[in-house]
Amino acid sequence: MNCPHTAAAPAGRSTGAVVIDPMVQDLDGETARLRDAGVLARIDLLGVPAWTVTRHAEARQLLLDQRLVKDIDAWELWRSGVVTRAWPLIGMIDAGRSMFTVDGAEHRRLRTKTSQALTPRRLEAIRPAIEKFTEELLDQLEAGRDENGVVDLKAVFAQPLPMKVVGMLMGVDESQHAMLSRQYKAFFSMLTPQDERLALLAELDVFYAELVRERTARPADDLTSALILAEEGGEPLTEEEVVGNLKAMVAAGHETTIGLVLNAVRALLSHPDQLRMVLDGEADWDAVIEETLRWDTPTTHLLMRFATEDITVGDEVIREGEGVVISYRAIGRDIEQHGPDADAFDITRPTRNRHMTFGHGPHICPGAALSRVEAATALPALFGRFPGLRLAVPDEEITKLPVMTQNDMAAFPVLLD
Ligand code: STR
Repeated sequence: MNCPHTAAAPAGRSTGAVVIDPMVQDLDGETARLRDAGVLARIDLLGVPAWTVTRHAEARQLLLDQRLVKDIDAWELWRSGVVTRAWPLIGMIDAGRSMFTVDGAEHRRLRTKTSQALTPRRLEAIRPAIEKFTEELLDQLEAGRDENGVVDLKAVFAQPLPMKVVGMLMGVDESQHAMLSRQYKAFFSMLTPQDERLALLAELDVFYAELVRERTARPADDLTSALILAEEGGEPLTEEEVVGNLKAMVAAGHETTIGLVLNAVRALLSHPDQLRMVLDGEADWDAVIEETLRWDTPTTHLLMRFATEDITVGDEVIREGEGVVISYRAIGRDIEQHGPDADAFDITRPTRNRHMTFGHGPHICPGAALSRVEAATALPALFGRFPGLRLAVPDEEITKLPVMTQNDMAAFPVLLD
């Protein structure tokens, strides 16, 4: 096979690599194949070779290993010009300078204010707003039913809720939320031509830079303004760094929480006995949230880290300059970590809290507590208002979007009673 997305066929592309399907036609099958391919597996990402780590213990170790870095210039295939901005996944890696792309002391400097703003204690202050958004969207669900009583839980509830929350936090005006949702949908979809994806990323950069300039002139009570102001005695972030953090927060805060909420609803509807336990108070929503995070991770593959030295993992060696993906979905299904029934959804599973879906180490998701508050608000409110909620189509008919890195459904049509 030739390699349409890169300047030349990448050297070292091995046979036997697990080809990651851009159309996501069989996510469970692919997850199992990755797990079977070994602790460290070779994968093919649209013609570009990389390693992926498929096990909890080794992923944890690699996520703490300072010889793996986020800086794209450490990637041999990038330095040599084999991978270019024509590759459709480049936007997942070359996303501008931010806490997502920098390591070490500079990473701490870029990240501190964001993680401080998102501690469980600080989040208590915004819980009432999340509850209010949830109630409004539940009203819209009721009002949005078609003549057969069907409404898309994704479009009307699971997608707008995280956008409203991250929008409020960062100070993005409500009037821009639909535009951002549309742009990110196109950004993540493999059906979007690469020139369009690059164009929309450039438009988003302009949008975020304008917002940062506005807040620089007139600070408001939001995290964007906080990011602009210097720490006492510290070095302020540059405009590029604030923009980078802002877009990382909006992209991550929006996209991943959609998956968490929808995947939890889907898991409960396809495991009615467990839904009963929760509704009867025999199990709590936190158990549902943690088991969903483990079993059906919002992020399938996290791109990418690069080896600055040879790194041995088991019997394999990641060579200096090679790329490493973290395959969170396979990691959640690790039998060593979660037992032989790791493929089963079970909210009573003793290891349900011992997943690594938010990552580990210095880059561990700074929004983890926020997404948990969102899900812990949305799920009980949804089933409280609509205890008879059910799918309007057979579960097998729910399709995944053609998104390689995120676990995202096209739509989730439901009946409310
Ligand atoms: C999308 C494009 C962009 O402008 C900035 C970022 C940085 C943060 C990334 C985001 C990306 C893609 C989705 C990510 C997010 C961090 C967490 C989220 C990878 C590349 C996850 O899926 C875990």
